[in-house]
Order: sequence, then structure tokens, then C-alpha cells
Amino acid sequence: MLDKISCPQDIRKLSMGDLEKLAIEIRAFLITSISQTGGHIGANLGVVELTIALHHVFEIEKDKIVFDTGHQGYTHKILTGRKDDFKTLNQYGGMSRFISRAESLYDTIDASHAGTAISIAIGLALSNKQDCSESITIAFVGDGSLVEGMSFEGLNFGTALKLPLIIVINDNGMAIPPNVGGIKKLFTGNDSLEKAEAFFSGLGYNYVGVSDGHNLSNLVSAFTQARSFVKKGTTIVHVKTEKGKGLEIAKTHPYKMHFSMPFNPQTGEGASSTPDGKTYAVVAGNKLYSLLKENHDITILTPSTPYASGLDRCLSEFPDKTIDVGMAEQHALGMACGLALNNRTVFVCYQSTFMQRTLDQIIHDAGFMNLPVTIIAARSGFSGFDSHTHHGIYDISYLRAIPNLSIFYPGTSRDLEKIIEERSISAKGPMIILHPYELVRTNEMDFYSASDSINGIEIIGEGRDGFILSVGNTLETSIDVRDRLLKLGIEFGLANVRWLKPLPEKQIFQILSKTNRIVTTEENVIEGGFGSSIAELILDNEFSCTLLRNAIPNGFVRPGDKQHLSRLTKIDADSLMHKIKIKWKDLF
Ligand SMILES: Cc1ncc(C[n+]2csc(CCOP(=O)(O)OP(=O)(O)O)c2C)c(N)n1
Repeated sequence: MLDKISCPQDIRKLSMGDLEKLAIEIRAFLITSISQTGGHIGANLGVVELTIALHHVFEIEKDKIVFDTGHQGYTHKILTGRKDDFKTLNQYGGMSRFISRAESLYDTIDASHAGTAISIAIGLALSNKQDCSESITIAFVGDGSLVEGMSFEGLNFGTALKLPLIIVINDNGMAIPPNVGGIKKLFTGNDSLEKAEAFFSGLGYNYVGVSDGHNLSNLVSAFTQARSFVKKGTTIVHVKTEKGKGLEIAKTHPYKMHFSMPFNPQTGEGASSTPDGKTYAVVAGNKLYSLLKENHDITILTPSTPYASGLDRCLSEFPDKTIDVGMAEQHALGMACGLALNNRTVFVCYQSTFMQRTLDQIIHDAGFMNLPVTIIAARSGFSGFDSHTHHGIYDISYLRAIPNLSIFYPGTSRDLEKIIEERSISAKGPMIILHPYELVRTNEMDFYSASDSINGIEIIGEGRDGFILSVGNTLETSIDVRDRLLKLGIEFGLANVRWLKPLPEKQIFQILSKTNRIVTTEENVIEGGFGSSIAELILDNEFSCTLLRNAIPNGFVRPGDKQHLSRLTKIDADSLMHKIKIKWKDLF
């Protein structure tokens, strides 16, 4: 069947029997292909029929599907001519894990952060209405992403105007972990469709429920009905599906198999959402776990990304103290502020890229009230193959300006453990701890000083010709560059800076007064980053130093292997050596 589809009209012509055969083929293809490359296996196996039915009923050349998050669009990709690209998934320059406008005319938006579809679809539908266009807009949103603040804002407005809009809710009971809260309650139980109908009708929506989202005939009828309602205002099509449908391991472990590295589809061997080994997230998660074990009175919150934060054991063994608040980044911080107001010690664990959604809560709630909330943001810097929108490369720039906020970026796993421990004992004012998406170096202690203190910056070595101020995971590059310079008889000192805000000014002033060649290194964009903070210090205090800021040039960076991305953005050791040679020719 798959080979017979060369354009969208072909799917519209298929009989029910052929649609069913197509679903079987697509599911088999997804299992074979994703088990080899890795990818969002569970989410995509659950929406094969749903996507086929949408393509069958709607005219994709005219009607627009707006996928929320965009991780569940693989069947859509297959149906829009990208089957052969699946072998390039998770390769540099290969097919995106998400919906991507660069890939296809039929991908309406670029997305990978959840919650955007309903609002964007409302805007598209309004403009279509203004143009008297026949186009129907379909927002496709999972029950997990439905709890995002932006989804709720859109849901509220979705019936304010009569729009040619359909909102499809893919209800599988799961975000990455199981969904939580009121929406989960609404969507659970034998009477869930009745409860949902009452809820959405109350908001002013037409409602169509589908209890078996793998039954193509039911789906086609539901979408045909929704299409006929379009002139009557917005319709919700609420579809029950099973995440991981058709693959035993994905069905029984939907959390683990939301996304997986390559795996054996028969045995499940290799199935894991993160690379093997001790990542910084594991270090942070283990430290929090040991604090809970030692009965520290701490509360840990995560907005549905426990795996990225290494919280699995905390969640399973200390469910009262470790709370998944659902896909609700803003709410997580608000809730943390409430806990802190009542003197609780609270850690909020984000994946750095999704923390962007909560900028104002950091400023307005935690910052303004100077509350002792500790945010731990994993995957700061490059996020590897995740997505070009998943890199946490703006963190330092947008956080630096926030009053009262301290920013700590550990250079070693020891720094990370220490700062978490210190914050669990005494936290004053809000703090963000950033850490990278990387394995901890197995021999890291060979490199650094033996001191256990995390006060101020850690001087790793002195040098008469210049000084490298290094942030977080760029320390290794800095050590490499320092060694290469030493071999050329050029002596640069090196510090693991750790404290980005407030800067340990006294120590930095000492360095600035001893040398006039300063290098800063960071895995952050150049504008407003750590290097900029040193430039400000130099300028404001009239030091005569020359400064080389080794940081990522402004722009969106493709997903890819981290080392490759460092080379591409010219922050790797070779590039830094080259920049040093050009800037300070007199040294060579
Ligand atoms: C703002 C934001 N928070 C967290 C994530 C991480 N994330 C990606 S998919 C996902 C679960 C999505 O659940 P749902 O929308 O129900 O879709 P499903 O995978 O169950 O089909 C999460 C938490 C994200 N992409 N964006």
C-alpha cells in the first residue's frame, strides 16, 4: 500500500480495507526503522490510524494540520513523501525528530516545545476566515501537552470567535510519564467521554468522542462529522489511543519508550531514553535521592521531564517529596514559590530548553520576592540530537539580567553535588544551577584541584601570558588549549568559574590586574553571555585587558553530536587556538 501513495490525493481514494492495510504497513515500518535509528517510538505507534484518518478525510493541500510538540508526526512524514528519509533520523543534517517546515510544505509549523498548537491554529483559522478561504485548520494535541498554560489559554479563546477550526486531542493518558491532575481525572474512567463532553461543551465546543482511536472506520466518521460542523464553530475531536500500540515493550513501558535510542524490537534490549553512563543529570538526581534518603526535608518538582533530570528513583521511592506537576513549566515555578513562602526547601528540576517557558515566573515570582527556590536546569548548552529548538544556549544571556538570582554552573560533578547539598541546608534567594547534557569525565578529578570548597572560582593553574576563564563543560576544551599553549612556551592561567552571578569580582579583579590577555569560554551564545559579563567588568573598571570571548555565534544551531556542533560553531579547542593565534600574534 505504501508504495502506491505518491501524493495526498491517493490516501483520500483508499477504501477502508486499504486504509487498514496501510496502517499495518506503517506500523511495521516504524518499528523496523526506529529500532535501528532511535526515535519517538511510543508516541508514533499510537497515532498511526489517527493520522491516516486525518489525511483521508481532510485535503492536506488546503487544510492545515498543526501538530503540537511535533514529535508524533512520523506517520504524517511517511504519508507526505519522507519514508526514505527515516534512515537519516538522528544523523547530522538528517530528518528531524519533529515536524519541520524546512522538510515539507505539509508541515505547518516548526515545533518541539509543547503547548503551541491551539493558539497558532486559532491564528491560522482566523486569517482563513478573514480571507473567506475554505481551508480548515486542525490542531493536533496530546493530553499531556493539553495541560500546558499556553494550551489552556488557547482553549479558552478557541470558542470566542466562530472559526474553521478543529482541535484533535490524542488522549493516551500519558505525557512522557503518566499525565497528572484534573485533565487526567477528566479523561479517566468508563464515563470519560461523557465527562469530557460535558466539560468541552461547557466551554462552547462541539464535541465528538472516539473511544477506540485505532478503529479507522470510527475515526473517519468522527472527522467527517467534525468537518461538517466547521461552519458551526470549533469542534473538539477527543480520541482515545494507546501509546506504543503494536509493540509489546512500548505498550508495557510507555514511559521508557516515549523516545528510545536504537533497540532490539523483540527483546527490548537497548531501549532507553538517554545514553548509558553517568550524566550530570544522573549526578544531580542521585544527590537529590541521597538527600531524601537522609531525611532532608526537601520537595522536588518536575514538569514532566523526570528522565532528563535523573529523578526516576526519587519519583518511585519518594512520591510524596518528588512531584511531577505535568507539562506545566510556569506552574512548577509558581508552586515552588508558594512552598518557599512557607519556608520549604524546594528544588525545581527542568530541562533547560523548557525552562525558557517560565522566564517571567523567575523574574516576577522568585526574583522579585527573593524566594529561596533552587532551579536545576539539565541539558544547558547543546542538547545533542534533540532538536534545533532544544539547545539551552541562551540560558546565561537571559538569566544574567534577573535581579536577586544567583547562577551556578558546575565545572565538575563534585561542584554539582556540593551546590545541591549546600542549597538543601541553607538557601537564600533564588538560584539556578545549570548543567550540561554530557557524561561526567571518568578521570575528572585528575584535572582539578583537591579542594572541596565551591566558594568563588577554582584556580586550576596560573600563567604569566594570559588567563582563561572557563564556564562549566567548556573546561575540558580550556584545559586542552592551555596544554597546547604550554607546549609552545606560552603560559595561560585557567579558572573553573562556577559562579556566573554574582561574579566573584574580587578574584576576577586579581586576575584582570595580573594579565592583559583574557579568554572566556562558554557553551552559550556570545550576546549577553558570560564573556559579556567579563567585558562589562573590564570596561566599567577601566582595566586595560584585551578580551577574547569564545562563545556560540548568534543563531539557531542544528541538532547533532555535541563535539561536531562545537566545531561547527567554532568553540572547540582547534578553533580557540586559531582565534588566540590571530588575536595575539605577538605571542607566537
Ligand atoms: C514545553 C515542553 N515541556 C516538555 C516537553 C518534553 N516532552 C516532549 S513530548 C512530551 C510528552 C507529550 O505528551 P502528549 O502531548 O500527551 O503526547 P504523547 O507523547 O503522549 O503522544 C514531553 C513532556 C516539551 N517538548 N515541551
